[in-house]
Amino acid sequence: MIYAFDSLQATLFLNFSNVILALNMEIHHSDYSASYPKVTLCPKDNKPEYAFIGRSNVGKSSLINMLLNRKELARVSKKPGKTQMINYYIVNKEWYLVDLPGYGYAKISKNKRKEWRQMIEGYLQKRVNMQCAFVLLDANIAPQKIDIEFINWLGQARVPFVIVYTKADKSKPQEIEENIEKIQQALLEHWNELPQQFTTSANKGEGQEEILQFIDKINHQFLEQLEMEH
Ligand SMILES: Nc1nc2c(ncn2[C@@H]2O[C@H](COP(=O)(O)OP(=O)(O)OP(=O)(O)O)[C@@H](O)[C@H]2O)c(=O)[nH]1
Ligand SMILES: [Mg+2]
Repeated sequence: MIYAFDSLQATLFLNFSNVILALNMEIHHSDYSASYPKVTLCPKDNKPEYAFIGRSNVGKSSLINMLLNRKELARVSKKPGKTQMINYYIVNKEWYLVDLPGYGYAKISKNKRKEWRQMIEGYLQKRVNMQCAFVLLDANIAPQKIDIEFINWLGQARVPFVIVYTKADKSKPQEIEENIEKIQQALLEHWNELPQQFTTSANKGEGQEEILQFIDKINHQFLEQLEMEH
């Protein structure tokens, strides 16, 4: 299926490196908040939140730990399918990181998979406070159909998102670069332009500063909007 999005139709976060803030966001507090089985039960307090989504085992929980300078806040597992609920982490008592279950995990029943899909899609479509979904793609592997389909669904559902390439430490820099180009080409078969992208390694801390700056900027916009409404 071909999706002919143009830049106006889709809510992409395009690169705005020219307006990146000079200061880094400092993480002075982070904690596990709670887990919810569906979007209607998610926190009612009005805080900006950022969702981390991607194939099972792509490195969502590891990336969250890396961003927050924590070793084991989000549960990391060699076995895929560890994260099964909508998991909230509160940061600096001001905003949330949300760890979502991975899609494409083969070893579960059809019913369970449907349940997960409804949970993820319900969350992404209905959660007003969700500012941006971070879609994680493994920087070491060729473009995957399931990822492209998921990204196309985000476009159709008008969910704002950016792309994060993970595990950049696992191959040589040139191989990573070439593979990312392949992924971009695959996406450009469906999209006229690409959203903002981050290359990361949870092991090496790569990409931490860039992602936190991005979040910080949106947090400021969220607060400004809130002030204007009151
Ligand atoms: N080399 C390397 N390995 C990583 C990196 N990030 C994650 N991993 C490994 O990849 C595996 C999966 O990591 P998780 O963070 O649990 O992945 P997840 O996407 O949260 O997985 P689910 O919750 O099961 O969907 C673990 O063995 C991690 O140690 C990275 O940046 N570099
Ligand atoms: Mg996880």
